[in-house]
Amino acid sequence: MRCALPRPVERAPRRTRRFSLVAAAVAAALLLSGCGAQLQRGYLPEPVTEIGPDTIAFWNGTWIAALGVGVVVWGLILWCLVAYRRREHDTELPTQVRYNVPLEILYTIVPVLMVAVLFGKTVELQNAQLHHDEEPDVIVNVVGKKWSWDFNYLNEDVHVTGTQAIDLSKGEPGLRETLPTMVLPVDSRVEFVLTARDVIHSFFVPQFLQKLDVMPGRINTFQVTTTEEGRYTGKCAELCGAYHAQMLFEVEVVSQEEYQAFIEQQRQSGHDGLLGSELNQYDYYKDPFGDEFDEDLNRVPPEQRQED
Ligand SMILES: [Cu+2]
Repeated sequence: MRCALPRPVERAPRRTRRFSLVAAAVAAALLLSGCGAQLQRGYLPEPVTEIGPDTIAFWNGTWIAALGVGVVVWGLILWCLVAYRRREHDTELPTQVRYNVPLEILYTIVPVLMVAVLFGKTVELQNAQLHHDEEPDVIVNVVGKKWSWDFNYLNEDVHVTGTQAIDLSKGEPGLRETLPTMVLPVDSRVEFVLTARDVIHSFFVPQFLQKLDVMPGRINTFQVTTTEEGRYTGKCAELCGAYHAQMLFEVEVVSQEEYQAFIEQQRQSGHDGLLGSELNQYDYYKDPFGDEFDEDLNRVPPEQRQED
């Protein structure tokens, strides 16, 4: 009985210690898994398109390669500093070496190979990002204008028109709902046909991990496949004038049924038809340097130009 007593007394703190160790491990795991997801995607926004994970893999791969090079270079620098430092009894300069051919060949060839691989991978990803399916499910003509957006749904023949987001910077609740919203169906191939009414803008939905310039007199396109339902923010990513910062929009990815309901609602609320180029704020066929273009954007020779 004598020795039976001290045991539980000893066991209790051990158990407590074990418990606190387990608790600390669980807390650390939770903490790490919390930033783990962010770290895994290289602190990029969460992807919501089919190509998104490929973009993240490329981004992370590039960083890992750069870090690998960094570790080798820093390591060599530190090693040199230590191994070839001036010793206490050194009185003369060390042997002076002018060049080392194998070393120079190595540090020429290795970076060239690395740049070649990076270039190849970049082209590969870019081609995948700009791949066009012949028949996308939805085609939206995204029109940039100072300082908002119009969305023409080309197949459904309806449109959404936006006005500049005023006072949004003051953070008033409810203002977000006034932004033009592009509704898209989930699990669908969507083509964006980008045009501008005035100056150069850029169509950017951060969670698409992709953006493209919106230019007057030029049509840029890209496609994405939506994979996640949700509401995402979009913005102009090209400094386009005084209220560029308020050139905001929203993207809402919904189920097929909700998308059809949205299109029907647009039709019924008088947003049928498309907003055409008559709203453009520039002379399409003339550029500021005096050159004139025909409808196929071929330069008109000076002798054939018509004076207005
Ligand atoms: Cu803009």
